[in-house]
Amino acid sequence: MQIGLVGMPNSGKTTLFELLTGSKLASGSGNNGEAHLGSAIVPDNRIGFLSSLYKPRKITYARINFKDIPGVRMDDSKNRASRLLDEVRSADALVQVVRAFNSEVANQVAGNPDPYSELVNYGADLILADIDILEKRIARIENTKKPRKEDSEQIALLEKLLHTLESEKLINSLGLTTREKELLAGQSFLSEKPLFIVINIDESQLRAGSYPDKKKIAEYTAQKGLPLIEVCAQAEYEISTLAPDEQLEFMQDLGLKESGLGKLARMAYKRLSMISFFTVGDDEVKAWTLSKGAIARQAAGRIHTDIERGFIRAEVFHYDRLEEMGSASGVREAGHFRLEGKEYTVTDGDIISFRFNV
Ligand SMILES: Nc1nc2c(ncn2[C@@H]2O[C@H](COP(=O)(O)OP(=O)(O)O)[C@@H](O)[C@H]2O)c(=O)[nH]1
Ligand SMILES: [Mg+2]
Repeated sequence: MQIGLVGMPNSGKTTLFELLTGSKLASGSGNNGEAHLGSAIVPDNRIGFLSSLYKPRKITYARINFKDIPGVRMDDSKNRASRLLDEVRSADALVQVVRAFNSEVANQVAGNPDPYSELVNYGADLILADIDILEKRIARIENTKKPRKEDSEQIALLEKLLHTLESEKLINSLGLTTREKELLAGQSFLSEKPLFIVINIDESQLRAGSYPDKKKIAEYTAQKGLPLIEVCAQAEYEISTLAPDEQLEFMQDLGLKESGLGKLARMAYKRLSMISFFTVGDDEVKAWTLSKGAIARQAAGRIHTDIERGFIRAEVFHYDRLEEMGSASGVREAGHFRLEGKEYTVTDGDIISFRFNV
């Protein structure tokens, strides 16, 4: 799973990437260079409680992978533009970063912030790129010398997608059936990817609780079903370089209850149907991500293929019961400790230990 940060140059993608991943890219590399990969921890208060209980030697948070993809500029070569588009294509989900903040540098290079247009124009770009691909595919199938049985079903579906795009809707708003997804196997469309919107605001906008076009943006995203959050990337990045106790103070001073990373991770978990399960012990407390609906055998496979192959059973109790009872033995005495088979559907917050043979 890889989430691409996309949007116009100077919207703050690289600043946000640095904030999320805790990395520092060489100055300017963000705009002239290539895409960058990095991963961010998924903030989870439950890890804190588990660690205070088990006092493990190692604490490991779940992680989400991000890719900082530079926006295409007018003066980019065709080659570079198509390389950047391929980076967008290979991401599993997209976060569009939109500039609402004022900064001397950005305003000088890219003009005053115009977040509504920026938001809408990017969506239109995704749509145009998809229309282009769809028209070519339809023409190719129609002109083929070796027609196949499912061609007419294919064309009907591609035309439905085309029609959706022509009425300015993203493919991800359609909710495709399993059969339709099967027919599309291997073909990926940009506007089919889950898309999240991050409005990058500055400190004075944060304090004022307002930025240009705020209402219009809320209406547009609600109408398109696009999850929306506001982040103050620059200020949060600066805060993240301070000592931990100072960080809290500055966050409170800005009136920030949750970090940008926390908001983004929660939004991604919800929209991409992800859950976390835990493994615990005095050597390590660790959170693992899974897709919602995954079964115990798949959870075992996240840890090691040997555990998946030699799976005997899963010993499971839920984090909430542990917090309630205060200890694993308490959970056991209260009868909340369960033995589950490989088909068991894992739920968010399960604490699992696997029995297996090798
Ligand atoms: N005031 C302010 N400036 C920002 C913010 N985010 C980015 N910037 C500045 O805007 C410029 C472009 O940011 P950058 O992250 O390189 O944008 P990118 O082109 O989308 O990667 C830089 O000068 C940043 O310091 C923000 O949240 N607030
Ligand atoms: Mg950049």
